[in-house]
Amino acid sequence: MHQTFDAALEINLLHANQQGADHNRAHFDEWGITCLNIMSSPGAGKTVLLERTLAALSSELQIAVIEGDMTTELDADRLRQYGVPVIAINTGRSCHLDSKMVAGGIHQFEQNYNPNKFDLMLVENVGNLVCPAEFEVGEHAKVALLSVTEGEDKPLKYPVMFQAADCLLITKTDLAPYLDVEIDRIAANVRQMNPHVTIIPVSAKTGEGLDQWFDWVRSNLRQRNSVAIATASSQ
Ligand SMILES: Nc1nc2c(ncn2[C@@H]2O[C@H](COP(=O)(O)OP(=O)(O)O)[C@@H](O)[C@H]2O)c(=O)[nH]1
Ligand SMILES: [Mg+2]
Repeated sequence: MHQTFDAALEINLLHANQQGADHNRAHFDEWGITCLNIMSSPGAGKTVLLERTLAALSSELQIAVIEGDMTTELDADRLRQYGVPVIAINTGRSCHLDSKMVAGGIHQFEQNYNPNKFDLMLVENVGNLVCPAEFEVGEHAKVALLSVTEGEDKPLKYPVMFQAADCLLITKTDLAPYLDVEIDRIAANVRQMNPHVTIIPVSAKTGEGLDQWFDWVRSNLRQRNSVAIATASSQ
């Protein structure tokens, strides 16, 4: 009886969250913004990846960031140095962003900037390999990071994140030679959970794989943005 109640509660919670996520996505669609939800365990390299991405793409695309952390604006401050709007959301005791929190971030963004001028919203989720995958925030695609230091078995032990991902970045490949880990085996375990996911091994330190990641981002921009880029580059 108790378990039935918990299950019903969780279904209601996820249903309400999904409605909020659909609402957020409708805003992004109206503005022609592609939203990517960046997720991983703490320390896998999300903020460094965003730093590299802003450095490489912010001259070509108008990018904004929603930065989720339980406490502090440390990551948000790192990203503000790239001259893009960064909306910080502190989740308090919650281990993930939910669609209501992101709606608050979108509201702040809308009040301070003209959203029609933006192409890409990067959401850095709270570091956690479980909950963020279950709570959509209005993204068009999910990007998961798994660093080589976390071990080959994590895709099997935390399947939800890996099943949900549209793109999986195996990060910190520069450290692989120092560990008892094989990148091919990590990739095979990810494929077991999600046969069609795009897998890109990257190192923010050496730059390996970053161009492939930037191309994946470009190819995932929604139609309106792709047209705008094509028009701008032909002028
Ligand atoms: N060697 C190496 N270290 C990295 C790489 N990417 C991130 N790091 C380090 O990993 C730590 C956590 O990175 P951070 O981006 O803050 O992770 P986040 O918690 O997922 O946002 C920092 O000390 C980074 O310098 C990488 O490609 N190679
Ligand atoms: Mg971070």
